[in-house]
Amino acid sequence: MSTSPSVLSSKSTSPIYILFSSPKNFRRRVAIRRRASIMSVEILNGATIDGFVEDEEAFNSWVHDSFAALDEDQDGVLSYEEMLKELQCLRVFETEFGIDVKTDPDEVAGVYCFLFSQFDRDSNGVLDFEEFKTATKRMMLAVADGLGLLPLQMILEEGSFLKKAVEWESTKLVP
Ligand SMILES: [Ca+2]
Ligand SMILES: [Ca+2]
Repeated sequence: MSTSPSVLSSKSTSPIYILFSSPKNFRRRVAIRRRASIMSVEILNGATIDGFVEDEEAFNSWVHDSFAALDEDQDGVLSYEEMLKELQCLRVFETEFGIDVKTDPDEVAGVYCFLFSQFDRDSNGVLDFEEFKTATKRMMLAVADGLGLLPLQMILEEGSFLKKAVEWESTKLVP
């Protein structure tokens, strides 16, 4: 196998890695994210995500759309406030079906701040497209790493990156 799960392993203390290091938790998070939106059940594994990330054209176009959707004031960069919604969607601290673990709001805010500062590589307080793309790629590869090669059945949200990865793969399977 020539997969490269070591992309993040040298930085296994990174909170981004911890966020996604457990496939079980990740499944749960995907399932509860934005409960009102359209869900579907799909089968995927880490290779699906790796493949999508490595397909530059498909991946870039998807990241571009995500960036544009988050950039509410359309100034070409993502502020902490704009990015916060996306970070909150990760539901770092949430447990089963909205029953929250008891967390200190300051602690939660601190983690979001820390994540944002990790993404903001030049520390200018906003994320430009390249910073956002790098962060997204890192997160996706961490998810792929967590999933491994065993196919898993997952409930996916329409428009989520995992759903996108599955759609991408299905276009590749058509002769
Ligand atoms: Ca903006
Ligand atoms: Ca920046």
